[in-house]
Amino acid sequence: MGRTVTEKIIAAHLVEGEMRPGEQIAITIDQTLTQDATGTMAYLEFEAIGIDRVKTELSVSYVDHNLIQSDFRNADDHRFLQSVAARYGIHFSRPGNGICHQVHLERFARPGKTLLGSDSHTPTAGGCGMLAMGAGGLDVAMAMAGQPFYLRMPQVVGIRLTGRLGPWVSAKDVILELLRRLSVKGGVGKVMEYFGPGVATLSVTDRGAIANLGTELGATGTVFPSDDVTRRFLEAQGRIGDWEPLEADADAEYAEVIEIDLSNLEPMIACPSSPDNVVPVREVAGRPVSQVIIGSCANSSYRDIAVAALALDGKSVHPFVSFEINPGSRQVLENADADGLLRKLIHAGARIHQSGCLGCIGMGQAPATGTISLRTFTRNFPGRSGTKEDQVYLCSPETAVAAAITGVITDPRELGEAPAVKTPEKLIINDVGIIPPPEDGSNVEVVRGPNIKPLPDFDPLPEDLEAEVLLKVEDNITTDHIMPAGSKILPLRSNIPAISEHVFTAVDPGFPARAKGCGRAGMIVGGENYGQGSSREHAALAPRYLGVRVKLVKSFARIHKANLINFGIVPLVFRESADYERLNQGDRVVIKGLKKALLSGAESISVTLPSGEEVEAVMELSQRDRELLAKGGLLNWVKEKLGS
Ligand code: MIC
Ligand code: SF4
Repeated sequence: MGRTVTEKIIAAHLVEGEMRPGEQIAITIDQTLTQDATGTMAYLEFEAIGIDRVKTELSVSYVDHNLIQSDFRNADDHRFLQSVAARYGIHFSRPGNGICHQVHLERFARPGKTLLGSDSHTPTAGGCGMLAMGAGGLDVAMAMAGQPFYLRMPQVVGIRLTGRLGPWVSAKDVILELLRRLSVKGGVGKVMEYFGPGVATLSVTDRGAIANLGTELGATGTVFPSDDVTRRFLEAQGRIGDWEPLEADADAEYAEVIEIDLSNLEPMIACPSSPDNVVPVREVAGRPVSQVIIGSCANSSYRDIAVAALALDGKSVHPFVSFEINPGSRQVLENADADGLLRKLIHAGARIHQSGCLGCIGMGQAPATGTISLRTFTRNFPGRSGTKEDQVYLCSPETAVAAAITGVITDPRELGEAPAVKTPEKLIINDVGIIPPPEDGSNVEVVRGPNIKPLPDFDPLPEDLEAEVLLKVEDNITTDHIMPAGSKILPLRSNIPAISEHVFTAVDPGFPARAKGCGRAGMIVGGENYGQGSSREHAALAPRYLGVRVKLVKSFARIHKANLINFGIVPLVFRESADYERLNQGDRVVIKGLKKALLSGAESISVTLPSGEEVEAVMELSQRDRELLAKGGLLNWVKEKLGS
């Protein structure tokens, strides 16, 4: 039987397991990326593993999240990251050089390769024909140390594109339409692989935008073929040598095929406060907006900036709107400048920022109270913008610029003729923002500021677990609920004792004190898709520091579940969803023989409630997961294994 692109890449990297959906497999990782907010921890973990130089083909450390330097902490972290990169053989992308995913697509993505990144939007590079996945920092540290990456063999879903996008409709509308159809849980356990005649009508950065938001479907990854469009993209990047063709075999079989006729799509928008709360723009047209931002790893490529500049040509930004541009990379910024696009934007009244994540993770750009902010970003989870009760809508650059002109949500097709955007065949390529590592870094001194605290030690799992339900939450809880970000909390990412004071405070400000004061292990009870969103391992690490040892939910999001296992928090799933009702905050429960049950491979375990009644919990865990949990986490396990 023929193979899909995903299966071809996995087969070429497989070192353990069988390629049957749901089975645990291990694959080798060719490239890694980290960003600063997860990277400091990832490199502390890499140092703890005790390897002298990275063993990957390429590893890159980006600084793009923590750009506001309101005190010494972020600047210290940047210096630490730069010195660690030089010490261990990692490329360093400087602050202001751009968002990791945009820069990686431009400068490093290679068809047929595997990429593991400590950021959930790493699949963006799937736009260039690679299998790119997000993971926790510790998994990325392990990959840098030459260890394979463990995952469940995904189902490969085929998305067959036909037709061609109409005027004012763009890649973002394709993925918003898919989010509308499938929801934020629709991609769990799956890789979304695009094929069909419509694929050739999309540029690599358009494909990147679609692959990027595959993360919001909960998908493990998104993969596009590598074709002539990919070849031209790499040629424009001066990297023709990195190109190779890669397509699914004609008789490849997908687990399921979803059809999308691009010609039938219209401008779409995700309403507050979930990326799958999608409707056609016309249904919410007329609502006044106070802020419009084009940026983020989803939509900040040359074409996204060009659409805005050309649509604004000869017009100006509405007086009540703050219209902001966050270019995806220095390359985008430099080329937009050379082609006169920047000038048009400045002239029309746009605010131009440096390249980086900025407002997407609440690093500035918080919207005004009670007003609507329209963004081309990835996520609109409640409060993520930095403003309480925010009203953030997610849309394409076309829809964004339309609102910037009119001051209200507007279907961009009402603006008249669509601008003809042409991405230059020859780009200005300038890697001044990327510092390659020296041949031999063994003499480089790693610089540690006072904000960088050592990793806490964690004890192994006890035989029996007595725990208190510290919190009970609903469906679709995000890692932004568990471990909030934003400009005040992000600088604490390399300081676990300090950041743990913010765990769950967005949901319940009393949580950290309660966890520390309860005198026994902590337990969280949750609903479906628990832990969706970011890859931040701090959402496992910091609760673990506060004593949380077990989570019992209806279902988990992939990366968060892996992070829980890595840090020794046992992920349990209700056998009967209805049992969720039987547990309440404050309940003291006993899980007898937990460690033994784990190690013996038992499929489930009983949780004894205060009434003496029992609830059955399933342990969907591989043998490796079980051993890590018993040891108290991956770091304990690996230190033992490598004898370091
Ligand atoms: C995000 O978009 O939520 C982030 C910030 O990029 C995170 C990573 C982090 O929390 O540092 C992600 O998506 O993984
Ligand atoms: Fe940065 Fe936002 Fe992309 Fe996360 S989603 S990497 S914060 S731009």
